Amino acid sequence: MADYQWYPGHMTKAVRMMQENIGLVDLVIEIVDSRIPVSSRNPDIDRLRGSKSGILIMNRQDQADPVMTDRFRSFYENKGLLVVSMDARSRRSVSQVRGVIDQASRAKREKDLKRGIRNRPVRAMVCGIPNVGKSTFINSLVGRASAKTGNKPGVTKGKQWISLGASIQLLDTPGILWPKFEDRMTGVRLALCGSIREEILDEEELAMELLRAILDDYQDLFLERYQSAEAPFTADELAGRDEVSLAHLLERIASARNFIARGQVPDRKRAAHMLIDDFQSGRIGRITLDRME
Ligand SMILES: Nc1nc2c(ncn2[C@@H]2O[C@H](COP(=O)(O)OP(=O)(O)O)[C@@H](O)[C@H]2O)c(=O)[nH]1
Ligand SMILES: [Mg+2]
Repeated sequence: MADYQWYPGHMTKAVRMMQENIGLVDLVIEIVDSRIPVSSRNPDIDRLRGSKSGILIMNRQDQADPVMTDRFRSFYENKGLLVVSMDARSRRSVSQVRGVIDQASRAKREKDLKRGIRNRPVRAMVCGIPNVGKSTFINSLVGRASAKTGNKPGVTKGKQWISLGASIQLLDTPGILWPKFEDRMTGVRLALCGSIREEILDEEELAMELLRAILDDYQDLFLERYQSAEAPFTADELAGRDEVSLAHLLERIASARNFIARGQVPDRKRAAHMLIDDFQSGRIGRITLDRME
């Protein structure tokens, strides 16, 4: 993998931001990308969250394989998280979250009551790595009825809170977390889902990894989109997972689309770009890259 020099500085700032804000909230809402529910989780979030309640939003549900989404949901529920899978662009889907926030804050409300405190709003912070849908989520959740409230007593100056009715307050800027770089494949998946810059790997290399995953687990979707009637792929062409076979497949896709590069050769780069773009915009179908057997 190419260098990721940007990473340490970015991380330090993010850690500071999270640590500064975590003390202000009762509840942490972490958003992940359902296409990569493991790779898009921040490695340190559970530690930062401490004993506070956690809600895990599996966003981009509309783009992910529903079977995998269910498996990952159970997996995280068994770890004690409240899990909601959703499409943050849909208001209806977002309204579900309010109920879950209520559920997550029950313990806190009971504790307040014992101390004679009534109706203190629950404060929540939304966080997640880039491009998982944090801003979309906040916008949908807050909707038009939102009101920015000023600094409340006891709250660090300069923090803006958004009231969701009388009982919930959201920190108005999402916490941007750092992704984990456990291994090369985590980086590949993060790049494919747009959470880290693609330049971290060459686009053709990324496309070949995407092809590997799709050929293994979603071959029907692949054929439906890229098989041409005039020159169908052979069983051999679909079987290879080595670089030469995958490069050849990219060329076949390029030829079928008339992507021709200088020298009258199939334009592999353009096919790679298209493949990644098709994946990111959901045109190939519902695909989950992280696996859970
Ligand atoms: N298909 C789909 N797109 C989404 C979803 N949530 C967000 N998006 C889109 O993903 C892009 C990035 O979302 P954004 O909220 O800016 O992500 P952030 O970087 O985490 O704040 C935007 O174009 C959103 O419209 C979702 O659940 N499904
Ligand atoms: Mg954002």
